[in-house]
Amino acid sequence: MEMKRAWWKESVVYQIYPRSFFDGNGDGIGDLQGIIGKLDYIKSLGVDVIWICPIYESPNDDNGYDISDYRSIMKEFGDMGDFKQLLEGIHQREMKLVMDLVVNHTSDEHPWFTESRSGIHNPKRDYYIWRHGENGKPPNNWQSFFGGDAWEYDEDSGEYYLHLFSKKQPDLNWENPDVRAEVYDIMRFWLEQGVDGFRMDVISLISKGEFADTPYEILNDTTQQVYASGPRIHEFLHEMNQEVIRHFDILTVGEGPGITLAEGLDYVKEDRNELGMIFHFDHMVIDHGNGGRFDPVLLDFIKFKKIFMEWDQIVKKGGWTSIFLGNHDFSRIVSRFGDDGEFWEKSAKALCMMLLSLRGTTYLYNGDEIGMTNVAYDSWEDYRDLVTLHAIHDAKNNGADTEVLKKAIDEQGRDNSRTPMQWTSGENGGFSEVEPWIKTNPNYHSINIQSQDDDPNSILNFYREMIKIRKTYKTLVYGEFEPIAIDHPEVFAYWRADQHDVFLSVINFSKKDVIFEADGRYDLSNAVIIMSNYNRTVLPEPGKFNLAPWEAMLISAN
Ligand code: TEU
Ligand code: CA
Repeated sequence: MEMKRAWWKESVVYQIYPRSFFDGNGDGIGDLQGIIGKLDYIKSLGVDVIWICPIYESPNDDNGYDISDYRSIMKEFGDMGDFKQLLEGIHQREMKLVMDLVVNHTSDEHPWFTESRSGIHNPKRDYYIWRHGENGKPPNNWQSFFGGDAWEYDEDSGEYYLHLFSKKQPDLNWENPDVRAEVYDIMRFWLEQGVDGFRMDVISLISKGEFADTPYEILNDTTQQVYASGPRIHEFLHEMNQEVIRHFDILTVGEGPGITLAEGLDYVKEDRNELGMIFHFDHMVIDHGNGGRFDPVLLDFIKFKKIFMEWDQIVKKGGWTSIFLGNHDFSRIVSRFGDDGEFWEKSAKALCMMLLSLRGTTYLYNGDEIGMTNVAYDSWEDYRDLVTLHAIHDAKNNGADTEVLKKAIDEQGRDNSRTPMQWTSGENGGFSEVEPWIKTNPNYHSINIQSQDDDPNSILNFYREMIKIRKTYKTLVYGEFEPIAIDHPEVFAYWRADQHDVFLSVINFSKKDVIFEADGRYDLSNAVIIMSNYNRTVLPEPGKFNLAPWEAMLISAN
């Protein structure tokens, strides 16, 4: 079946965490002028789309995911003039801009919430979710993603409001049509400015079901079974599509914690007119234990591969998918899925090959293109993320072992991916002239853009080359994804094929030498290696591979 083509399916998206990207005015905080100054660098990667995490006015309890004004720019980042200049600079370079749309919740400092909280008869009361408690306890046993009860008591009215994230992020009441109309207005406002799409924060959570107790002990189960994909989710998304999305040619990607494989297609099936694609989290929570991200378990590599295989099925059934390994909520991909020690460079390139040779729209997170790694700070004082700070606070209060916790935080904490971009080997990694809001990873002396830019063998240039290849061969975008030996314990290998071309991707996910044999599905007698992280150019024996540690090759069969 010929797949429906679209620019956003063929795009490579580059995600920017604005606070940590580049400080344009010397206050230690990344900003819009900083991004503007780096647009030529971004263009040099070959990416098509930039997605910027929230840049709206916010008290920054959760770094911009708590919005107090949807129509203005956070003062630390600049103003509307800077925004216009940024958008123009992006469009001039023939790239597109995707904004983060955070509408499951607002900041508690948003005027809607100030009004809503001011009294039970206020017209905005019903913009949020207020309930009576029972016997001095919250309305139900729901827990917040960031720890503790998902309900906050309001002394004045004697009611509780729901917050699935921090208590400074009250959930909006999507049952109220006025709330939905406000959201669509906000979307139109930014589309009229000329933005090219939205990444929709936790959009899977907007429709709340019955407020009954969750029977599940584990938050991940509650997310899937209780919080996500509520009764009216598809009605709301379809309405949003009819009201706004379909009137513009835009990229839409819904962040979907808790969306299961069974429900995935409903969000993205083209004839349902909801979203273009979603981010599911099956592979991102794969090493989270029952206690969540700070209770890590060993990554099951075969399961990891199967997740990509299973989610590819929704593409076949008339939808589309996204491919990503990291973002601002998870640790660095080379530290987590690769090897940030001996095989740092090889494994970073291997992950790059995987990201750019799977079917789906590729999302790259800033810094991964130079192999930025996790950080482990010496002092508790240096951590910034509220999730981490809550965990530290709780552990200290409960007398838990903070050494064990520190190890988990250094493996899985969100600060890992939020350290300043490493531009040069100069002070603060060239991010800022002054002490940054979050400490740089001291390895900026060796890992930085400046040193990789002109080095033909660098991770950075491997990314540039892989992006170029993906843009050249549409087969890598749309072609069938046919995994080989999915139960192999070390190798991820797959064909990508259509009537034009056949490619074979072979990636050794281990530090061992591994022998691997491809199935004979396609003829490899004239095959050539088009990309190799060991600079290999000749295939020794068609279909049979002696792979070195973290070796990755992309082979063209015709
Ligand atoms: O993240 C939602 C979120 O917490 C989940 O994606 C979570 O990471 C996953 O279920 C694994 O546990 C979004 C934003 O990306 C994040 O930065 C915000 O803090 C959060 O929403 C609240 O807006
Ligand atoms: Ca700044």
